[in-house]
Order: sequence, then C-alpha cells, then structure tokens
Amino acid sequence: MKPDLFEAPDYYNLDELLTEEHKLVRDAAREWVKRDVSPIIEEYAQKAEFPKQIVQGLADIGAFGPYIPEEYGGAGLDQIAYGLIMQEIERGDSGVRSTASVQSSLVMYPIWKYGNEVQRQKYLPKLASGEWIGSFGLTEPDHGSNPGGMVTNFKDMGDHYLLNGAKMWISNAPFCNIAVVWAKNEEGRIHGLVVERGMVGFTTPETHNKWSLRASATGELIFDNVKVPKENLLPNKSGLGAPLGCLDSARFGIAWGAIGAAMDCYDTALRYSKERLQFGKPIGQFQLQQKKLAEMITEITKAQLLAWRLGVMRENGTATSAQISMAKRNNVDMALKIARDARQMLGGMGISGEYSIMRHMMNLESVVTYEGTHDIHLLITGLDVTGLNAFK
Ligand code: TGC
Ligand code: FAD
Repeated sequence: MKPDLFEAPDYYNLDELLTEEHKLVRDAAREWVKRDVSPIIEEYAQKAEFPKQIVQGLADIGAFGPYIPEEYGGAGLDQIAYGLIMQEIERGDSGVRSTASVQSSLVMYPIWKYGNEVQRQKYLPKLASGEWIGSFGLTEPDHGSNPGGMVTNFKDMGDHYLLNGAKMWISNAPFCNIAVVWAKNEEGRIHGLVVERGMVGFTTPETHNKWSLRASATGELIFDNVKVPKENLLPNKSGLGAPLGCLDSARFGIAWGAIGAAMDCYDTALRYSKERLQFGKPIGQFQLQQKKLAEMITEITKAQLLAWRLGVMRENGTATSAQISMAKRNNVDMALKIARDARQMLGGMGISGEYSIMRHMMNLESVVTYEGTHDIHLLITGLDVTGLNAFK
C-alpha cells in the first residue's frame, strides 16, 4: 500500500470551533492511525482478519469509552472529542471504527447507563483498557430493521435466567469476552443481559465471505439454554428504548466517522489528480474531474458542520434521536458517493489495494446498512416532520 500522506481538508476553518483539548485528542488519534493502522490495514482487509494487535492502541488513544467517566477507566471527554476520535479511526478503516463504536457506545454505554454500580466496576475498566472486548446483540436472523419483533428470550428459573435464541451480524462476536444481549422476558418485555464467554451453551461462530468490513470480525451469538446469573441483568432500563438509546450514541459516532472515510477518499483523489497526466495534462485540469473534487469538498464541509452542531447539541443534552438519524443518514450517504466518485477518478488504480478508496467504498456499504439502514433513517425523519408513523 502507498505511504499514508493524508492531509485533512478543513475548507471552512472548522478548527476554530474546536478547543485545544479537541485538537490534541484528534491529532493523537490521527498520528496513531498513520503509524499503526495505515501500514497494515490493507493486508488485514485482504485476508479478512481483524488486526488484534491494534486493540491496545485503540485503548491508548481513548477510543474505548471516550465519554465514559474516568472513575470507570473511560477518557472523560466530551461528545465532540468522541466524534473526532471516530472520524480519525474511520479515516483509517470503517471496520476498526466499528470495533471502537461497539465497545464504547453499544457495550460500555449500556453498562454505564443501565447497569448498577457493581456491574460498572466489574466490566467498564476492563473494557476501557482493551483487556476485554464486547459485542452487542440486537439483530436476529428474522428481525433486523424491526428489532422489537425479536424472539430471543429468557425465563426466570429462580436462582438464574435461562437464555435461548440467536443473534446475527454481530460485530466483534467471534472474539468477544462479553456480549450485551437484548432478549424478552416471559411477559415479552425487552431487557439487556451481560453474557460472558465460557457460559455453557453460548457460542459465537464467525460469518465468512463478506466483501465489506473485512478487517472487522462479524459473527453470530447463539444461546442454547444458557444459564445467566441474575446479577447480569442490566436493571435500570428496559423496553425497546433501551437498545435504541445505545444506538443514538453509536449513530452519532458514525456520523463523524463517515466524514473520516470521505476525507481520505477526497484527499487521495485530489493528490492523484495533480500527479496523473493524461493528454499531456494533470487530470485535475479537466473540468469533469474538478467538478467531482469541488462537489466532494462541498459535501464534506456540509457534513462537518452538521456533525459539529450535532455534537454541541448532544453535549448539552438537546439532540433528538431524529436529529441523530438525519446526520447518520446524510453523512454515510455523502461518504459512499464520494468513495464511488474518487474510485473513478483513479481509473484502474482505483480498484487496487495500493490505495484505500475501494476498501472504504466496500466498507461503507455496511455502514449505510447497519445502525439503521438508509431508508429506515429517512422514515425516522419522515415521522418526525409529519407526525405520521410509516412503521405502524
Ligand atoms: P417505536 O415504537 O418507535 O419505539 C419503541 C420505544 O423506543 C423509543 N425509541 C427510542 N429511544 C431511544 N432512542 C431512539 N433512537 C429511539 N427510537 C425509539 C420509543 O420512544 C419507544 O419508547 P416507549 O417508552 O414508548 O416504549 O419502535 P418501532 O418498533 O416502531 O421501531 C422504530 C425503528 C424502526 C425506528 C427502530 O426499531 C429502529 O431504529 N430500527 C433499526 C434497527 C437498528 O438500527 N439496528 C441496529 C443494530 S446494532 C448495529 O447495527 C451495530 S453495527 C455497529 C458497528 O459495527 O459499528
Ligand atoms: P432488513 O431489516 O431485512 O431490511 C432489508 C431491506 O428492507 C432494507 O433495505 C431496509 O431498509 C428495508 N426495509 C425494512 N423495513 C422497511 C420499512 N418499514 N420500510 C421501508 N423499507 C424497509 N446488529 C447488531 O445487533 N449488532 C452488531 O454489532 C451488528 N453489526 C453489524 C455488522 C455488519 C457488517 C452488518 C452488515 C450488520 C450488522 N448488524 C449488527 C446488523 C444491522 O444492524 C442490520 O443488518 C440492519 O439493521 C438491517 O437489518 P437486516 O439486515 O435484517 O435488513
């Protein structure tokens, strides 16, 4: 793979909106990605393997629980710092950002928000340090966009719960130490349970043959009469709103992360357009190529402003779920379109692993689907502006 020459675009001087701490955190993540992710990520994507050696680095840059309080091992940062870390990681690879998103927003967040103090002390420091990796089981083979229909269930057996069912398409599943699993009790109420590797009847087979997110491990979570101790139930929130609340946090991170992937594609295409000569000129001199670059930087700038404003609202507690949906949908779609245009700008080289663009493009095909598909987020916005519910 080519050396990582990335230079971040900042067309509207958005750095002026950031604090010194934001810039320090962002620059540390950027340096780490250049040093430890870019040189190896293409090889791991090609062989469809998660590079486990980067887990410690992710912990060191604060990617595991950026906004979780320091008393639990988190970095204690604000929402914009969290977003900037996700942006930089996804600039390297969406699959690496997936690992960080799941750990922070889908595993640490519910334990922090819905767990009790014993659970927080038991799990959060080990997750923050990367000693343990977590996964989040919501999607099932027959219930993806409609998680409320889930059939995974648990029964109260007196001194323990008995868990049965299966989750599908689960990031980090094949090597997770724990899984936050959403299941219905005998009354049909959804609860979160922490299932630990080693519990009898709990298996995590890997999902193979993915053309996307190849450097992220995806698998199933299978529960065959798993005895879960009662103290592993998250006591402080139940109902579908509990897992959806975690998704708000992860979708916010993705809205930022997608900007990173887009910036990398734009920066690569811009550099290539100045170096590649055809018809005796750099291809960047042709109007059709300039149109692509001009539209890319315009869309990246709009997405940066959307993410920054959402970060301010998320930090002061006023961001709505529908506002988060809009940013996730817009920014991932923006990144996917930029990846496709950037790939074309590199001609034949665009399909080569010498450059990051095709990998970003394929990764973004998952990002546009997980955490709520492009169309589901459109319907969430539709519901918000009309008051009419397309899901009912
Ligand atoms: P609905 O009746 O609308 O809502 C049920 C309850 O939930 C509340 N709620 C929310 N709460 C917090 N945050 C949100 N975003 C919320 N959205 C809804 C709602 O107020 C209600 O509460 P209550 O107290 O009245 O019961 O639910 P619905 O069944 O009609 O479904 C709505 C829909 C379709 C929007 C929702 O189910 C949805 O978002 N579907 C998409 C599923 C999804 O995003 N799955 C993601 C799985 S995890 C994943 O993909 C991880 S990939 C990670 C990686 O690798 O990076
Ligand atoms: P479906 O829900 O079957 O949707 C199929 C199509 O129908 C989509 O285009 C959808 O938009 C459309 N559709 C559905 N309902 C409607 C409607 N009402 N109106 C209009 N169109 C509709 N899940 C987890 O729980 N944890 C994870 O860690 C996780 N990681 C993932 C990693 C990867 C690589 C992938 C690909 C997925 C992951 N997922 C995870 C699952 C992901 O969240 C689901 O794939 C996603 O929510 C869509 O569900 P589905 O695949 O079942 O598609």
